[in-house]
Amino acid sequence: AALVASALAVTAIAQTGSTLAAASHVSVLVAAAPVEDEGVDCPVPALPDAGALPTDAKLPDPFTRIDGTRITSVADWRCRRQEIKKQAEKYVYGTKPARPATVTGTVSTSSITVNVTENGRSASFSASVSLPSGTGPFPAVVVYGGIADTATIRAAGAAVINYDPYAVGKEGTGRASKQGAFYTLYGSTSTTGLLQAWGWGVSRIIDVIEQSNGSVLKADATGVTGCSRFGKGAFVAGVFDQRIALTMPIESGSAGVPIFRGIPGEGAQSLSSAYGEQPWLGDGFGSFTSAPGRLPVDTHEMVAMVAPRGLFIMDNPHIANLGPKSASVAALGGAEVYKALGAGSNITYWSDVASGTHCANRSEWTAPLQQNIRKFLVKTGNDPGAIRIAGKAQGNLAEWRNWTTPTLTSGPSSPSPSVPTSPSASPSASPSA
Ligand code: MCU
Repeated sequence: AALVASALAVTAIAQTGSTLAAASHVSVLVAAAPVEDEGVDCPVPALPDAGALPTDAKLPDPFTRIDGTRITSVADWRCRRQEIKKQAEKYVYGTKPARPATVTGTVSTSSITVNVTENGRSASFSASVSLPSGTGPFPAVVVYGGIADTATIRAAGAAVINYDPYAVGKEGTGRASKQGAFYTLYGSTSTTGLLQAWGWGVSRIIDVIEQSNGSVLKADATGVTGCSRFGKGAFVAGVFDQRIALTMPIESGSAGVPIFRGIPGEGAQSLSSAYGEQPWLGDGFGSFTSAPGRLPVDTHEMVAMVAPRGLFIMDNPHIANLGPKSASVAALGGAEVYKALGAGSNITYWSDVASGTHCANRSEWTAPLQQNIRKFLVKTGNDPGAIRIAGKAQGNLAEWRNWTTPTLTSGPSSPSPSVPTSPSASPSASPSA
């Protein structure tokens, strides 16, 4: 009964989104938003420079606003999320610019092209498409660098968009000479890191699908996945584009899902190593590689930013370098926000797997992968998510927090800070609205 109640709550939440109301599919969860950044109008206080931040060894409270007040309603989450987003941009990943002035392109049964122009600078990139069998239009999963179980994705009914992130943000450059379509538009000295740039590329692919006639791919049913560095990238894409209905990072490791604070003791790749290996993170993260306790955000809040949308985190307990315990704490912490929003069944974390081969397709993930695709993309399923943590990679959230999870009311947002009401509503608007 509890499961049904929470599923209905999320359905009601989603149906307040203007273009997503699917009244004929009441049993199907449709938790994505119609726009990339749904809380763009929310007020966010000026953020201090890194040097002025206090140290806190524990994970920041996702439910406490920058002004120190706690949110009390589901509707409050919308603007609290925007605060976390701004902090994540400034201190961790770098700014994600809004959609460029001009985005054009094509969608065919075999490829997508994207052309972007901003301030007189233009760039283009393309991705190949593999359709599933059957009759379209189809939902689609953007697969970074081809690393994922694409056969299962297509068998579950979604197309695969084979995305080369390096066309949008190259590896192997210095931080002041970044290259790729993103940096052609925003400059080679942009402080935005590759993970954010790659996600920006996914957002522009979604723009082009939205502008297409909808005969091949559906614009409101996009997933994203990839493994390892591309798992970091897939995670960040889902965090920053609320149109992405299903986010599926695989074995993402440091700079991906694992909490930044937890990494040193576990044998995970260090923050300075991940920061230095490639410009994956934003230049602003350089202030925190040896002081993660000063970060006013951590990755449990990136997990929370995906809520109430579908999130399926795949992890590997056999490779300490990936920080699987630290990743489980991020998932458990973020899951508290999912629960508070009534969407606890939309997150899956799964590290209970036998094979230790990095980025292998695993039989344990076949069923949850199909279930997540059917639930959030094909919209023919409603299986609950699961938290399946391997015993040897179990973190303990209680050791990492000194906050509790509130029971959020379904009423209007609470007064501090004053939040402009948006008549077009939001994914986190009151279910009873
Ligand atoms: C786990 O992801 C990365 C890791 O952070 C790097 O240190 C290593 O070089 O590459 C991994 C990866 O992307 O493997 C495919």
